[in-house]
Amino acid sequence: MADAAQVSRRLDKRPDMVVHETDPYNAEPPRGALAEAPLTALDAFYVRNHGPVPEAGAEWRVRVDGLVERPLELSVDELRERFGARREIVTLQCAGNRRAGLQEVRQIPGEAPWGPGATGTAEWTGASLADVLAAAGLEAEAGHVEFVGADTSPEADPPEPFGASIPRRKALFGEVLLAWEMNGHPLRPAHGAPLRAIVPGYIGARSVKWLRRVHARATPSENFFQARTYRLLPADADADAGLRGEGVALGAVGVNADFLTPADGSRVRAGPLEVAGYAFCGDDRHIVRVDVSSDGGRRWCQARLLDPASRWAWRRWRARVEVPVGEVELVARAWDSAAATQPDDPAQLWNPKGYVNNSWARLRLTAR
Ligand SMILES: Nc1nc2c(c(=O)[nH]1)N[C@H]1C(S)=C(S)[C@@H](COP(=O)(O)O)O[C@H]1N2
Ligand SMILES: [Mo]
Repeated sequence: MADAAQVSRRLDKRPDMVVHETDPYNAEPPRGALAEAPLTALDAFYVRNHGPVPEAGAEWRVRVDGLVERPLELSVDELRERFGARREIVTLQCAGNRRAGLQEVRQIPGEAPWGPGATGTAEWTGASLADVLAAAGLEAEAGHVEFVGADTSPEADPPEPFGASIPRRKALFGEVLLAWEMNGHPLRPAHGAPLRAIVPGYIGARSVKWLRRVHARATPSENFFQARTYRLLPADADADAGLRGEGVALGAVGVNADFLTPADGSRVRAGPLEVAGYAFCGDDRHIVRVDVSSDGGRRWCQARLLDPASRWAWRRWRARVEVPVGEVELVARAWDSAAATQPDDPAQLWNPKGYVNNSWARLRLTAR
């Protein structure tokens, strides 16, 4: 395996990225890096690739077709000229974020042990998908909008470009973008240059990178990554048996949270300790509270929520807790606006692909 730090540097990422795979590159920042600012620095933003990064030449076009009255074919310049630039601050979160906690319950072969860093927040600039679909004349029978990328993943069986779909009502929601900029810079190759979808509030897998096709259809995408994976399977299902349409296609992100500082396993001074983290949930819900406990959840204290950068952004939080001398485990849980909270035990959530671990955040410390 190529030297992980070198590969990270070559891709303009911090040399201390936690690299799960170099080829294709899959990496998350050390958790403390996410605590630094409301927007995640480009060199710290996680990368989740299912195949090699495709070449993006000057002749790049995105096709809008399927159940539309006027199919379109547009370059990024044409998108900008016709539809203008809209900016949205959006948190992306991979469905595999925090999988490592599920892998402590039972192994999940072939899937990377993502920590809490498979998430990040950026300001994305692009055309509103709703405007593009209006120009194309979305037909009434179009129940779903499929995105297809240019990267062919060897994971797909048979191999096919990465794709996903979202329901019509989500697609017509103005905040879904066809984006060409991230934090004011042209998209970098690893993040989908020259064009990607950004679907606020949905799992990262629906924000298709290297976007080549926007396809209006009657039914959800048959793409491997919509019909076979990124589905929540029952615990006793056989992930490799490969039944199309089994389980639940993941969409909106459920309530989740984790600690960012101090680092897991730190030695700290006993007494009052400042801890920080993030909380996030998707779609029409928002985070209303985060609780922290230093006695395994018998007593909780409320964290301070920092102002959100947008309605689609994570909620960062801080809490001051009393840490007794010895080995201590802090736990945290977030609540959303539907009064849903996180389950305590990852064993309740274990599933064959290791998605959506939203069990309590846990931080182990040694205090003296
Ligand atoms: N074309 C394409 N789009 C893709 C992927 C991919 O492998 N290929 N990975 C998806 C997944 S699973 C996630 S979580 C996000 C990650 O976006 P990022 O790498 O910019 O952080 O991109 C999504 N879009
Ligand atoms: Mo993902």
